[in-house]
Amino acid sequence: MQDTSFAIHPGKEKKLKDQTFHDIGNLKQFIQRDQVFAFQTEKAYVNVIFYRDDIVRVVMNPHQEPELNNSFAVEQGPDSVDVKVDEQEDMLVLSSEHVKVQVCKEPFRINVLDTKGYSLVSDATQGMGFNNDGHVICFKKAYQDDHYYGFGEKTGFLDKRGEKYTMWNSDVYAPHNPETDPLYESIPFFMTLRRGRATGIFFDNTFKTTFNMKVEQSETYSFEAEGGQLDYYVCAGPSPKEVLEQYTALTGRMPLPPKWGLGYHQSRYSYKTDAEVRELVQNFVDKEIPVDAIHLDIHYMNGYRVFTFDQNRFPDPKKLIMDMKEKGIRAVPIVDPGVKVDAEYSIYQEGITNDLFCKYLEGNIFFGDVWPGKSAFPDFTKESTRKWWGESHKFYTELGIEGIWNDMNEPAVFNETKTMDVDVMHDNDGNPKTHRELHNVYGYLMGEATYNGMKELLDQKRPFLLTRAGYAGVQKYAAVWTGDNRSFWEHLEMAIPMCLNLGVSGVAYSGPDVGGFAHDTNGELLTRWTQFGTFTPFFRNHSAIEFVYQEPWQFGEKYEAIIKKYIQLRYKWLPHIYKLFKEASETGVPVMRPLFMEYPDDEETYQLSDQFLIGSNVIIAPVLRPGVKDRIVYLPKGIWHDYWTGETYEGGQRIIAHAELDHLPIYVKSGAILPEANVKPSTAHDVDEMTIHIYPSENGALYELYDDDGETFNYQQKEYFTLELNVKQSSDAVLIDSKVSHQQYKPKWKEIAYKIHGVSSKDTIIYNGENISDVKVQEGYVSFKKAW
Ligand code: MIG
Repeated sequence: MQDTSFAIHPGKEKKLKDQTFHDIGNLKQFIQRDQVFAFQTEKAYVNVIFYRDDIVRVVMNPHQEPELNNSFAVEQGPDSVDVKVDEQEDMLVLSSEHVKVQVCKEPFRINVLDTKGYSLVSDATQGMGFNNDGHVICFKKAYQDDHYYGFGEKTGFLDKRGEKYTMWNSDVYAPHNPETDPLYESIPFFMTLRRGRATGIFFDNTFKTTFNMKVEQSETYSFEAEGGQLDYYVCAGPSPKEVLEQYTALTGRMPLPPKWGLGYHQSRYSYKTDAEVRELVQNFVDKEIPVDAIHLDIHYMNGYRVFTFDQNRFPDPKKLIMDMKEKGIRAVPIVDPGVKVDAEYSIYQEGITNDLFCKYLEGNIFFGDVWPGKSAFPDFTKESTRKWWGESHKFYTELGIEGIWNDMNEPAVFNETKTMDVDVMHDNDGNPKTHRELHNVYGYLMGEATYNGMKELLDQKRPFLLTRAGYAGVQKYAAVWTGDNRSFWEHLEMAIPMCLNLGVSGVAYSGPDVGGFAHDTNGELLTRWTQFGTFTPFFRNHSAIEFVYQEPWQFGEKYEAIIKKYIQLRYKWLPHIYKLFKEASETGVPVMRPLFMEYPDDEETYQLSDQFLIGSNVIIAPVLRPGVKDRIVYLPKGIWHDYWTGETYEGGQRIIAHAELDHLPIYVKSGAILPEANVKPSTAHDVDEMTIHIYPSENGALYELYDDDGETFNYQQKEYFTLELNVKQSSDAVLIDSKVSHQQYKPKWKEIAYKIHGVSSKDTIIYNGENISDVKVQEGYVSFKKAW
């Protein structure tokens, strides 16, 4: 081609990508249209909208007035907020009760401050801009003591200062190491913590986005997208928990999962036959190891056709599922998006006949190779596809299935780019957009279709959904597991900050494959990992084909006994864990929390990647290395009790926890109240003994025990139970007030065994005004029983 004009093709020059940054320039015009403050600068259009008096949205579009109703994650429009406008010579100041937005005129810059004038989020010397390739970017000032958290599912440690991340849902089987990025989820949200003050930024853009938090030299961080609008929300805090409340007010909260979703789950790629599953179930029953669900990986299907069972391997799935249910165990089948090309397969036929698959602009269907071979992919951006896909789950619900596992929904495709062709044109309900733009919401929309379909079909029962891929707001539909980790100690260690940052990103319900997916695990690793899993919101042991089996009993009795003890411990803690899930579903504050969330003023907590909190007052400090029997634990200010021995520690220091293989270090803070159930084979068996542990504090202790049927939505019709506890401590007495405050559901337990820790027989115990004299005195605590 050297001898034609092609040699001087202008495109050649373009290959040197034009990354020139165009600043949007000075303010030219400002008008207010109802809630919208609309600015026109020399080169762009900017809208500022108060969603609440503590949430501000900024949208910049280089070409036209911003589009405002374009979010996949945010379902609600703005509240009506009282905003004062003060026009000064060099800036406009928009103030609500909680924040002030300074809009500087020349050059156009935006600074968000709190009412005291403390800067929350401020444009840097460079502000908003774009380049000729359609990228949009924003530079913000970084401060020396900024710490950054969130960004969804990322490798590395807790604090993301100094990191750079990309959002592009990716199937990564290769070992996840500190520079493996991106992974399966795209959650373009992060929280800044600066000397105890927290703010959040949600960059709501579904294109590939990049967050550059390498702030050290530039004192600037930036977020950038390959296309679309620069559309972000500032959540003004001021505490980390308030940021979570604000962010999940925008993107939605996790619905309360069924209790069985919180029990122990056992998985394997794959349990391949009816006989194998039955034997597995029988093993759990015989060994008296609690289990709530068995996951069925791809081998259950007929030639990997979704919505089918292989007739030879699983001749009577309905019977299998019924027999399992009789033992209180559910089955969770995997469902991938790829639909096998097969003219005689009804799902494929329906997809073709009703035009439900992803297509190119020219009208030809996109085909890609996945497990079933050549496959088509449902276009979940289309309402009719979501409805069809949801309804198709009738196949599963008719067999008695109540939970679904979505995998490969990045979507993963076996080709060079590992995903769908970015030129595919999604229907997007009549507003067509390329896969390049909508890639990151493919799994999210599959989740929406699946969750809503299951909810409809299950007739008032709560569905369980597990997903690998997602976008901001994925918590509305699914729990997230962290994909293909490996049986490495390093991956056990990495799972803590990964799940903590998922929690900071609105995903309260997450967990890694316990034991590790790929690579051969071993007894010690599985034991330590199970101890950690006991306290991750989602608790599933899963392993890959070709590697050793890793069910609790695979490494001999010594390990089996300890693993069993910890799975049982999960069931003992379920009433508390369930209560924390209820809270997360209402406030967005995660179940598993980084310590800074409770101690935002304590800088010692800012980088703690190897220990975490369950709720507000229980520290879990797993052992993360082979052969290690001692580890350092940081205890923030307060009095802490060793959960196992009752020994107390003054906080504000590091202690060395001794942890033999059967020991997971757990510390409970004075002021905690923790319910404990008796162990049952699964959550299908009602708890009938309730113990309440009280760790009195001079500052008092409050708890609301919550319970409901655990599987329907009746709690939304007030069918639940609450018991309020209010405990006070003086120098020689503990006063307990216990009152059933709501009782439209009746738990099966009739009485409560109270265990009061850190007191002696000399202390007077007063329960609802009555002096309790017949207390049992044990080592470290006294106990008595009462009917509720
Ligand atoms: O690796 O369905 O992450 O949990 O067992 C190929 C088989 C596809 C990836 C998932 C994994 C699952 C496996 N899948």
